[in-house]
Amino acid sequence: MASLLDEVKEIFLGMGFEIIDGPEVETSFYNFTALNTPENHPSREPQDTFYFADDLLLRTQTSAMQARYMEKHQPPFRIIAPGRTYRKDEVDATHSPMFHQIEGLVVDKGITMTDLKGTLDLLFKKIYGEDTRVRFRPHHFPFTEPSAEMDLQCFNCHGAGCRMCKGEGWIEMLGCGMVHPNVLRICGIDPDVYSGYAFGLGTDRMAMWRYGVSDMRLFFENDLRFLTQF
Ligand code: 2NL
Repeated sequence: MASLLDEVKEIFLGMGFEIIDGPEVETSFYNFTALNTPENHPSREPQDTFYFADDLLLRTQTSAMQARYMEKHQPPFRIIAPGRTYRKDEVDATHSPMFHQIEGLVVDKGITMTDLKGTLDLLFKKIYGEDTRVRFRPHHFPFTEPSAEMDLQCFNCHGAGCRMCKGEGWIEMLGCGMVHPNVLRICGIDPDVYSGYAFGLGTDRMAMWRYGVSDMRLFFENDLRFLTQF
């Protein structure tokens, strides 16, 4: 899994991105409010999020550190924020309450959805091969508008439909969109001057597909006979 992360980091460094780091214990302001998440949004409930206190929690997404970055830096910038994230999910073969994300954020004058699509297309061609195809579907996130989900054409059956992609021909990879003007505004960036795109990619499932691992629990059980294979 670490080698996949290194590969992704190298690709983004090559495109001029900076890699940022931040705390895993966050305030609800940086984890939710700065990201335009309404007060009554279900993701804020203790049912879904681990709380230490009213206002202190385990980050549910790495966007929190991007909000911190935006407060301190004016555009242009291109950053990726990799790290551990936490949600109250039941453990099974494809879910873990601790998982990994890489989020990306680009803000400048004149950034559009085509910049987002070109960048992600290139990322997945570099990782899965030049013949890799991606598609974008409309979606909704509070922090982006418009929002989309990106699918990868199944690398097993090349779109024909198989067990791996549950007959769909496509595999859901990530969420993305144009940064919501409210998010820019809250973080001190003028949305009338600047625009940006962002995406969030769960890397645990990506590593499972990449290395043909059928159960996510294997990554976290720390059996060296398993881990030293990568
Ligand atoms: C998902 C969806 C997403 C973002 C993450 C983001 C970050 C900032 C501003 C706006 Cl600072 N957006 N991140 C945007 C869209 C989707 O993640 O399903 N991730 C696994």
